[in-house]
Amino acid sequence: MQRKWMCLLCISLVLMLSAVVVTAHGDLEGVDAIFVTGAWARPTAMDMAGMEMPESTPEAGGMGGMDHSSMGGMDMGGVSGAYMTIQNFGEATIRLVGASSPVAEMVTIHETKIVDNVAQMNPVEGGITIHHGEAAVLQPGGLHIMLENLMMPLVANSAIQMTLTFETLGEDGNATGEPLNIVIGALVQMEAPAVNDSILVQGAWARPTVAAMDMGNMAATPESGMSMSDVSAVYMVLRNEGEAEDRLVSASSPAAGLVEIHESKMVDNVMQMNPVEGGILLPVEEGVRLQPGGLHVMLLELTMPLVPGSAIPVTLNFESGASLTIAAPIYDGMMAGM
Ligand SMILES: [Cu+2]
Repeated sequence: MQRKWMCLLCISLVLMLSAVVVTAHGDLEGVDAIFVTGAWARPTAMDMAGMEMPESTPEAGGMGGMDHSSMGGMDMGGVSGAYMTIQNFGEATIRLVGASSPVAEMVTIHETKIVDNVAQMNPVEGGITIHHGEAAVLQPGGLHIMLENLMMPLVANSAIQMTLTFETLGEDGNATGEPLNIVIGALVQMEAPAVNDSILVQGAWARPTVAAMDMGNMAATPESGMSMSDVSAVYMVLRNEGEAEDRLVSASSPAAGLVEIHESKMVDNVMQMNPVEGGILLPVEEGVRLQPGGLHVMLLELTMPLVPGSAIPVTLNFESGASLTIAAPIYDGMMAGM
């Protein structure tokens, strides 16, 4: 195994290198202040192994993207619910006012309530308000995001991408400024992911390896050897809310044959990336930012093209023995001002 890689992904981003440790909670603003954790959605189809996967139809894998034209008018119909915890670490009150997803034509914020011993679902008027320091818990039987008119089956043990739209509220309770859009991934599984109290993961994203236009070619085998198309990287902010320091020591993903913890550095004017010896230190109550040109989770030997609009599960393993599976949405996170 070659241990040194030219960081082809990052060369153009040298200037974006910045301090590894980001701010404490109190200074967070905008999208940085909103933590969405434990997002998941109910499957509408069994595991990949039990699925028919015709070569030409990306939707069969549940990992497909958003190009309607390639769906050939296929309408899976179907309904699912998405659940998550949204924490507001900012100073201002925020309000979840909408959501969208490439997998569903209609996405609405719903609440389930028992009325006369019957569970009823209704849209939540005005969205979900979350005050400074508080959290909204979306869970079965309560608040949830309803995915309707599904355009592809939601396959167990895969992941989907969603965009959440928030308003920031002023003192008078009215929305101020532009709405904030946050792209998230949700694990597709039968029940809520295990909760990890000590490590929060925010703003995860993985770099696409194909353009959205390339959907029709999804079945193409990635070329062997080093190329733009068979490696990618996952970025995020890791925040250690536990009592003791910890380390991100390894990771895995069904999307990659090999996953390494890397750091990109300039050496003699050339961007190089190397495995991080001993993993990434996570000091107590600090955020550590994995970003292009710096620390990243490297995906090697990709098993599938990473298509914008989709998402992949990524399992993070920590020195403490804890592990955490997140869904990383595939999109260009640099464009989102993260
Ligand atoms: Cu790397």
